[in-house]
Amino acid sequence: MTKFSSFNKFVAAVALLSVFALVSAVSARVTVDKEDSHKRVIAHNEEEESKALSSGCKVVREAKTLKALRCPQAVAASLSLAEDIKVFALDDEEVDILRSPRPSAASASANQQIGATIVHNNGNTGNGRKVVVLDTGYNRLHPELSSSYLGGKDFVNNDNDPTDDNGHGSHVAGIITADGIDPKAKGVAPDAGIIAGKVLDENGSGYFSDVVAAIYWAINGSDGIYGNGDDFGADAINLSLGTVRTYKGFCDSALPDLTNAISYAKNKGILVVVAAGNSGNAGVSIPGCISYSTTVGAVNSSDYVASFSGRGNALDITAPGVSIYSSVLLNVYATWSGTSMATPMISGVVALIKSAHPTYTQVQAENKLFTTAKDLGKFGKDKDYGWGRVRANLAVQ
Ligand SMILES: [Ca+2]
Ligand SMILES: [Ca+2]
Ligand SMILES: [Ca+2]
Repeated sequence: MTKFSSFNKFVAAVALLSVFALVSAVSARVTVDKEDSHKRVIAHNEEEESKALSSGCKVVREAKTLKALRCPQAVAASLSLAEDIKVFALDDEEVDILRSPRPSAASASANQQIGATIVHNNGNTGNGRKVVVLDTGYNRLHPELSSSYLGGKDFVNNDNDPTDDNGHGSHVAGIITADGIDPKAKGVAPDAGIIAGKVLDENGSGYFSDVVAAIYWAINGSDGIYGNGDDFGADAINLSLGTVRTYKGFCDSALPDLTNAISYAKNKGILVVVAAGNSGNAGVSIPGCISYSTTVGAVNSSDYVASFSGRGNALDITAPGVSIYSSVLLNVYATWSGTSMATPMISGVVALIKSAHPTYTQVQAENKLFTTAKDLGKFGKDKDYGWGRVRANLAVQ
């Protein structure tokens, strides 16, 4: 489920272009060693926090409703605090391995499949709209991505440089906004801007507490206050990530901090577009199973639901997510599969809708997505396809 082995495959494929691969592999090993002796837990009040601090834990993340503490393993076990649950990038490696030969024009045909090509030809390319991508980071040196970068933050290494060290985030961002220098990689909303929050590490894994903090940052800007000049004013927050644990129904009480953050975003007019996960019939991962999320599953190029696509009551809509061609690290492109790839298609369509209808509320934009989707599978909304496969050309009308 994590991206590390794919990343190594990818690095091997570009034939060790630089020592970057070596440095990255070494730093990954060091990170793993550190994490083996420590564990992250969540405190919700001062009593829990002070007890943890006096036991040798350190605060590593503060978000509105929580503090994450990094503790030695034995201390963490003795504190009886909730675990800082891990989240993972949601591309599907098994499908990656099965893909061969590489399909040509995969993303271009995805744009045709969802009607985005028609929207582009009518002059709507998402110009001026913004999407926040919370993922492994953003490769702003990639020719497809450089023109769309509007800033970001790194919640893994705690700095203002969200450079991608995995490739997943750049693949996801490219599906939204790649300029189409390679026409096969052109994004759904190629003139939309991207704000990047790095919440997943070089292995494609991270902590839900960092995602919670990053969602509030995406809404409120760096000053933490809503409604002033440093807010990003994004239309959507893209989350192509999820937990190992899955739910066939909704999961609003599973991680209330995350539920509250997504609810807050939606109340502030921002759709939180979330991958359904790659666990197929086992259900939808967190945060896709949160009722306030706009939850996305994957279909193939024939509009058939992908075997890995998370199914359940929380699923809202589907988009192409099998063998999708997009930008990754260096100047390279790759063809990957997963609900991670379907999710940014929806974020891109949200940008197109808001470009056509700037005064739409988030509820109107979401309704437009759902009511214009192509109904597939069982009649009406269902657990395999949600409302159906997105149709950008109808959604922007
Ligand atoms: Ca672009
Ligand atoms: Ca602000
Ligand atoms: Ca249906």
